[in-house]
Amino acid sequence: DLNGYVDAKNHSLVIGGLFPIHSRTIPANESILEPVSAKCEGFNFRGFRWMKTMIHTIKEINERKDILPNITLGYQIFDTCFTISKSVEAALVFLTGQEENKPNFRNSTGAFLAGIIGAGGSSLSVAASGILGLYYLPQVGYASTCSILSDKYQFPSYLRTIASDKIQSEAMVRLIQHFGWVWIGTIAADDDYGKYGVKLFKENMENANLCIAFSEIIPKVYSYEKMQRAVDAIKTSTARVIVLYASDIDLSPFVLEMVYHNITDRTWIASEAWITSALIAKPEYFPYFGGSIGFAIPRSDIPGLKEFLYDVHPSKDPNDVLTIEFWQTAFNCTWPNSNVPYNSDHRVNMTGKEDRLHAMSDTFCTGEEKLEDLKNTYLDVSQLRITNNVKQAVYSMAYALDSLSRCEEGRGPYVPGNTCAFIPDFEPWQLMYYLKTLKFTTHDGRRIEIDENGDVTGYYDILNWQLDDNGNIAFVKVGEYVFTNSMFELVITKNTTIFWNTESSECPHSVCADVCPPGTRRGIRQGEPICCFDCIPCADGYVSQEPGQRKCKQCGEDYLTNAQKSECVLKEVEFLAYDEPLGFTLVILSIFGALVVTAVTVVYVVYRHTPLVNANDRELSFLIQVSLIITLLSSMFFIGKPSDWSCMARHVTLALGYSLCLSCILGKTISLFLAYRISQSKTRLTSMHPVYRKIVVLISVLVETGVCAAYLVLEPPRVYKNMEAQNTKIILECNEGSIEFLCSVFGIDIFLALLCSLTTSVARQLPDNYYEGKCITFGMLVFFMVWICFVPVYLNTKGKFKVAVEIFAILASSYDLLGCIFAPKCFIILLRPKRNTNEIVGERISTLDK
Ligand code: TCR
Repeated sequence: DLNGYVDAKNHSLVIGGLFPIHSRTIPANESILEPVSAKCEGFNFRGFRWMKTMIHTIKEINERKDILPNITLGYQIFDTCFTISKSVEAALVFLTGQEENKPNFRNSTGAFLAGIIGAGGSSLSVAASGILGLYYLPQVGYASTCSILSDKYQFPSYLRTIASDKIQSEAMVRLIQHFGWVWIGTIAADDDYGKYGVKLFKENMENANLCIAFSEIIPKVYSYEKMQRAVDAIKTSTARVIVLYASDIDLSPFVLEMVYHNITDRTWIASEAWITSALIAKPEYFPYFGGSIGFAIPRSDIPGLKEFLYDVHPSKDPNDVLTIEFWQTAFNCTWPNSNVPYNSDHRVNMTGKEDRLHAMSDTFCTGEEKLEDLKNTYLDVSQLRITNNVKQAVYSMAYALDSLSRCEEGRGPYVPGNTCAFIPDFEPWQLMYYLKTLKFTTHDGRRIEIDENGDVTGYYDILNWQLDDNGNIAFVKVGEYVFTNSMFELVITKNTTIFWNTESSECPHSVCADVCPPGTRRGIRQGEPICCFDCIPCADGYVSQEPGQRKCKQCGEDYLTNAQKSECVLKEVEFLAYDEPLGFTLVILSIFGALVVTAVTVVYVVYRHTPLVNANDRELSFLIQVSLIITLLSSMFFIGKPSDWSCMARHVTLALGYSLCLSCILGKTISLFLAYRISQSKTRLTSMHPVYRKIVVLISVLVETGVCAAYLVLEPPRVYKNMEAQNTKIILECNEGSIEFLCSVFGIDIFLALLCSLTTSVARQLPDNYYEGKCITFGMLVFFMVWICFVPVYLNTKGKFKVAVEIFAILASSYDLLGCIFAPKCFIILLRPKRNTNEIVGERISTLDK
């Protein structure tokens, strides 16, 4: 029992067609045991239009003189009822003829079958092609997009005028990336279209590092459990964006379910099969499905089709059951004297089983009903998309037949002998040869090029569901997916507004976990997709500056992290600066000391002829003053930002200054020591000649200079960034270079100081009018105390205070020497000039300088 149309009487060549004019078959009555061909219900206006378009196209081709001039084509069309069984049944009829059970390609009409257009859905094409492919019977699909149909090993004779879903699935992922969604649910129809479409989509999502929140199936035949699983998944998931891969017919029960459960606030990514479907795009569904965004093949206009579609009336042929049913369904009436069932529905759905078979409408159709008054999918020629594919599918067949008919014997494609095939009695595979390499231009100027897989390239419009002024759903084009420069590109038109069905009317936010803020990193949740993660704060010393970081970066040595762990901040550099109070004070003290020493020098110069100055070896005194200025001012090298240069300078000048100072003092104390020994023993000891004292100084200074030079050349001190002492600061200090050298450099000074102390402590009892021996002894004592105290204090202070302690020690010891050596003398010179006479001092001059 196949419904359909035949017009083959006067034609030798027939093209077959398979269209879903009904939506489903009526389940067989349980009491019937033998197999029967099922009846169909659910009139599908869209399928009816497609079918009419095929007839229209064949008429057009027959009228054209340039294609198949001497041949008129016929057609034989069957209703697939959108089911596999009906499609297979039809395929068998095409091959066998109804009565015969052996294929002979000469079907029941007696005309020769060139090929088949269809079927609609992928599963139907797969099933039909499985049989037709056995005989290489050409089949050109117009709506089956499943990717497996590209496989020419499985479907050798299948071609199509619609692109494979491979392209659409990629486009969907691009769209998702464009809007920044990462957490997507999928719902697929329970057929090849839905399942393979979602499979490809998932693969592309994975490659793009995006995640699938859930993946559910809409059952073909209503099942409460299966439907509920899908509904629950949608309800419980945090995914706000859901891909819906299904044909509109399969989708309608699901849509009712969404309405029933009042599931709003979801953004649906529509597959091509339902985005422009009048079954779904009803204003009452807008609160649930408004804002849907999806892909549609570009629409086109077909000249003359509108008039042809309007030319339909049941009174033309009382046997044309499909037209009668169309009329009944469209005008909600019963055609008199026909037993065409009216609008039956045997589906079980969530509202319970309904049985309205043979329910007749109360009103009879008059035949006067006006198609013009009708707003019906069948008559709506504003959205011709698949319809145009039907037309191009018929044209492909015609162009291929045309090429075949123009073959010149001897130049033909078939081996051996370059033979040709002839209409009408050619083999199906011979026509396949021409179809495989087919290229032609359509009525509206588009190129159709069928590639080696039997596919054409896909172009998509991106449509968005919005409400127009009349309260109807408008499919607003918001972008395109086009093939340019040898790659696909997603273009979202700049100044179109997209309607989003969200509370805020803004682009939805579909993520499993929000992007981790700076200062944290993504932490994997065991066993969950990568899009679901926890944000873990960065560890100490690590930061993440941008949001959504996988790892925290370690800050450099010189850096610290801020409190939020979002940035590395340069550590504070610490050193004793000139402009801070402590540094400033120390500078003042050292300059003041130097000025005092200069003042002493001035006094010495002014009173250079007085006995006291003379008696004390002017040159040595002068050298001591110079050395004190050196040591006092060398403390300046310790202040300010250390550099390699100042690090070298500070130790060396200090050591040299001290060695000069101490050796001069030693010169004096040796003289005192010798004088004391002379005064004590009666042995003839000669006192030291002044030149020897200078030689002592020279030797010590030379030795010290040599050691210092070696120090600077071999292992000089350098600036060093001390990070360990304090976590938050870098302390700029000088390292010693070589500790051995440092010890030797200052060791010489200590040695000199010890010699000074030793000699002076022996000589301190020397009767002396101005207690020089005693003063120097005291000075040396203080000197040692200062430096002995210095060591533990120095070791216990940190940072810039370490330097301050050192400067303090230098200043203290310098002031000490200054005070002990020069203060008493200046006192006498300036304030007690009476004591500065030859008689008093003279005694010593004779003992010392002879
Ligand atoms: N491919 C679907 C069926 C289908 C369809 C449509 C049905 C497509 N486009 C438009 C009705 C209206 C795309 C399939 O099953 O392959």
